[in-house]
Amino acid sequence: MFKGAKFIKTAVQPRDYPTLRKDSGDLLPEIAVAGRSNVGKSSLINHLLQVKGLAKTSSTPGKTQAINFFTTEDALVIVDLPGYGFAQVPLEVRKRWGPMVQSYLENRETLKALLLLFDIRRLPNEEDLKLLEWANYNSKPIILVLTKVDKVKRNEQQLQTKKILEAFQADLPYVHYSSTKNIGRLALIHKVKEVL
Ligand SMILES: Nc1nc2c(ncn2[C@@H]2O[C@H](COP(=O)(O)OP(=O)(O)OP(=O)(O)O)[C@@H](O)[C@H]2O)c(=O)[nH]1
Ligand SMILES: [Mg+2]
Repeated sequence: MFKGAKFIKTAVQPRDYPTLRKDSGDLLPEIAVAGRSNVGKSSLINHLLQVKGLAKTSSTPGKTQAINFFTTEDALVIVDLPGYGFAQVPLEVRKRWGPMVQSYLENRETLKALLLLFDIRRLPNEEDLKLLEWANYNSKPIILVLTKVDKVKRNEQQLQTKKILEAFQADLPYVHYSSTKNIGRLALIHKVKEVL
């Protein structure tokens, strides 16, 4: 799954979103990657799709500032959403994020599931909870992807996972992921297949 990925386009508003179809004419199902800035969204896309540099990554938060669409050979659309919540990102950019992601979730009927990326070392804040709320409101299934698990010891992973799930107050399906240490790719593919 996820082979032969290529970049399609960058968009800000719904009218600029690409309309992508199978040969049969059916619209392609879409999976979007959302979460706080710097959580590892673009890195995960590159790792999942196995193409280095496909989605632009950076150690400075706020690299992805619009909605990027990618397709794969197996007729799936993958979307890299801009991240939220970093003080270092200019206010003008941060103010655009909410409406951009909210209208994406409201308007994108082909969106089948949202990968909510969350740094395993943190605890959810108001913005994280708001994202979950928007997804629920628009009836979009969520897969929680706990990122950067290479940064914590195994026992701490379990402890943090429990705390994070409690804080989200939702029984979300989740996977542990590390793009740098190659952890979680197959588990995530399995979960994505389940929702599709
Ligand atoms: N240790 C570790 N670092 C990671 C991992 N994934 C990403 N990073 C690092 O985290 C930083 C941010 O990664 P990005 O993929 O650009 O994050 P993003 O969520 O796309 O960020 P924005 O585009 O700003 O929203 C980079 O320095 C990555 O190298 C991981 O699994 N483990
Ligand atoms: Mg990014």
